[in-house]
Amino acid sequence: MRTTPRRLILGAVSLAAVGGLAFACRTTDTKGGGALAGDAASKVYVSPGKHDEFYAFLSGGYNGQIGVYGLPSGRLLKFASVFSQNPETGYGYNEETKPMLQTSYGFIPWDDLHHPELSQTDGVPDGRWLFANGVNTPRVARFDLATMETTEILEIPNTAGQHASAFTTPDTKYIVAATRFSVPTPNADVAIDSYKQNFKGTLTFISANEPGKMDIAFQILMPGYNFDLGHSGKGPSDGWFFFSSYNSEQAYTKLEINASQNDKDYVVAVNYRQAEQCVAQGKARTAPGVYLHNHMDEKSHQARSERKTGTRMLAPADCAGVAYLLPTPKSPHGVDVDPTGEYIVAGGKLATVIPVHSFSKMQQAIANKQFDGDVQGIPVLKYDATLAGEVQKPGLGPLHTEFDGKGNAYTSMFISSEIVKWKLGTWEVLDRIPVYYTVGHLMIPGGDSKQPWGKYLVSMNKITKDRYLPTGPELSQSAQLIDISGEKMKMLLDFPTIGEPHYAQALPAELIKDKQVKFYRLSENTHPGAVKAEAEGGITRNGKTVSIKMAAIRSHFAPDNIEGVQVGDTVLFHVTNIEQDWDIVHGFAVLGAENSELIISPGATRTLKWTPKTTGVYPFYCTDFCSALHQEMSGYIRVSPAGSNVPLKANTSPKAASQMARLNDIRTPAQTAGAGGQ
Ligand code: RUQ
Ligand code: CUA
Repeated sequence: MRTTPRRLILGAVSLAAVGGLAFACRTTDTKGGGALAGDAASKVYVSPGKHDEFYAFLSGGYNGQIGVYGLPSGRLLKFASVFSQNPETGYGYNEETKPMLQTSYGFIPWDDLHHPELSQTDGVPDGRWLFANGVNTPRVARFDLATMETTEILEIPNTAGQHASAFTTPDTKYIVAATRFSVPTPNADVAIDSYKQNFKGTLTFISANEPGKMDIAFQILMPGYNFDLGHSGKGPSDGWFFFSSYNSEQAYTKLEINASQNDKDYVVAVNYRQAEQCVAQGKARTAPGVYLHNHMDEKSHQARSERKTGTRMLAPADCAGVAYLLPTPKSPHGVDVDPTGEYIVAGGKLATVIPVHSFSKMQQAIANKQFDGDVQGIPVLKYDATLAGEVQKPGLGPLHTEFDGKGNAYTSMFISSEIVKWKLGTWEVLDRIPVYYTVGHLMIPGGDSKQPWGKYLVSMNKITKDRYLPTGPELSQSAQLIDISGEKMKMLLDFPTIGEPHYAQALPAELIKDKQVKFYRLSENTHPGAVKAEAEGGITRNGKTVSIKMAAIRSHFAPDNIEGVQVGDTVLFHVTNIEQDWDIVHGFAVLGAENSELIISPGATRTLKWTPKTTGVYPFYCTDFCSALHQEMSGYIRVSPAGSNVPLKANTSPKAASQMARLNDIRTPAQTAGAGGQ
């Protein structure tokens, strides 16, 4: 979404540039400040020590992470690792979390994270997990909302540029994934101009409701279109999933022009209960495909990677009624289902209207066989037969729609750079507000669910330009908070975000704030390198591998003097934070280690792998300012030549032991408050 829209602005639709400039030239008054500024400020002001009303989870886009923000303040609370290594936590660097980033292509420390999606119960976000997709190396992740950590990643075989993901069914039985870039399926060395014969898209249904057991339930083989986004039905349309697609032309070069020829592309309606039945009846074939399932075990604090092969692939021609094509103008991007489950709103990014399909009309049209032929066994429904209405003159470049639960819809207009509010059923435009600049996704807490908390709307904009103090050629990302509680939308706040947010999700803080895990129970830690007390620390050699078990506790490591390591050894520092206090985190870093630090949560164990290359004495230290004696939290490891007879030894230093005895209770005031509070 980064390149194409920019091209749109600069090239084909020069209107955008004009529009953008026009906005840029306006005075601050019309930018949503001015007379309203005082009022707006009080609406987003969260006074010191107070908490925000909502947690918001914004995708980090090409940084592969999730930003956790508070709303309405827009304050960044956490930058959480999902598909990318993060030196701030050691995720993807330490031995325990490295398996999370394994794929069938090898270790991939990065991805392009697009669409966070909250788990749901009966169509309403339930505060258990957040799912998200990696576009480049097709993956989906489960992010636990009690620990705010990624606990599971599943690779999606037989797909590429996995974009229509990680959207959930109302019961979280499945999350979905679909191909954005069709590829030979199974992938093979074929001529690119054999696209029409050989290239296919797939729609993947992933069982998601059991933590640690995510797996591919089945895949549906589709024509070689580009599948863009998806949302499940709900209420009357429960059991259906809707995907948008573009490139019904099946172009494979210069897509900008060649995939924009047809007046209409398709929304695909999938009856996934029908698919389940066909699979149960043995109508799916086994497709090859290798994929990895990575899971973090909460007790051993270690992730494991499991290699799997083969999926159940269903061809629509073998399963009547599983899929229908709904013609939709023009190159649709978003596809969003309203809270009642009746309306399916498409974002025809090159269309002049916002087309809305009706689920009940679709059912009738299927019953009456109002078809315009079929594509590879998938019936094409007549446009007029499923159309509920069109929002006329909504603006330019409709992309995504969310709902407030009061009968209104809000659509992001990329090219005309505004949010447009319109009424479901009458299709009249009620209000519009400019956003700065060129909005991609928008988000209302619960706005894609059965029960939106329709108070705020976040506009996630693609172009930042003059919104903040400039920071060189690359500017911060621009999000804006809009009050949607009244008839007219009101701009409340600009807040910068990290990475390029695509979709986001939010929910009331009460749903999850009291469920936050404060520390991991040391008594339940089954990591083989863990220590439960300082006395359990020690050192062992096995051939050229030296393992050190070490405890970290305010304000020392035990042991903290290590000798007998030789050049050519691989040293494994297993460091356990034996604290059982909230937010008392320790770090661990060694001079010259070709890796990030370890950051160890209370009760957890993390392992740093180090291969010293030269002799000498190397200090190690705690990187997280943990107490008044944090600067003292350090130690030495001596490295001798290969074959040396320096004996292996690891001591708890007398100094550290006495410090421990006398000063264990010295804490900074903030930590005392943190440990004792709540
Ligand atoms: S996509 S706006 Cu994944 Cu709409 Cu980016
Ligand atoms: Cu432990 Cu600083």
